[in-house]
Amino acid sequence: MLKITALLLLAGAAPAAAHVALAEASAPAGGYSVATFRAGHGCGDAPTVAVTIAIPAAVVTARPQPKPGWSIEVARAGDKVTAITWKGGPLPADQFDAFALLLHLPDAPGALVFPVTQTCTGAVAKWDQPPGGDAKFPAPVLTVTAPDPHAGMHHGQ
Ligand SMILES: [Cu+2]
Repeated sequence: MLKITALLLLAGAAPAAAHVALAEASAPAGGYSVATFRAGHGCGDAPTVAVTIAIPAAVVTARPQPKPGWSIEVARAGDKVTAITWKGGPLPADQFDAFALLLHLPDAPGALVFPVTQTCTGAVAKWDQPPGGDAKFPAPVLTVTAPDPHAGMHHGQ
């Protein structure tokens, strides 16, 4: 009996920890930060073969980290990077992987929403819902915090 209860609790807790989510949910304004997006599972039982991250307009620049076994496509509008796609894998549905961007963040604090399209074999998961509440497919959100007033001022120590 006890064992069954523990398993049920684990099963209930799993979805919140999975999804496609940012490893670090906040970063300071005005600088360069690495944003790591974790794909916690496939689309149901289907393996992942592509991940597209839409870049919010407020982001100054975005550069993808290469991954062995995955090719990269960068979509631009003029000079602006609008989306980055990794294609490859297949990443089995019961395994996870991480996709990283080097972001030049805006000077203003606020919330940056990164809608993600996870393409699997024969299925697509769009992580584009406003997060919170009962969102089944919440978009990852990066909270841009006020810049550290001491950053770059202390060269000693
Ligand atoms: Cu999930």
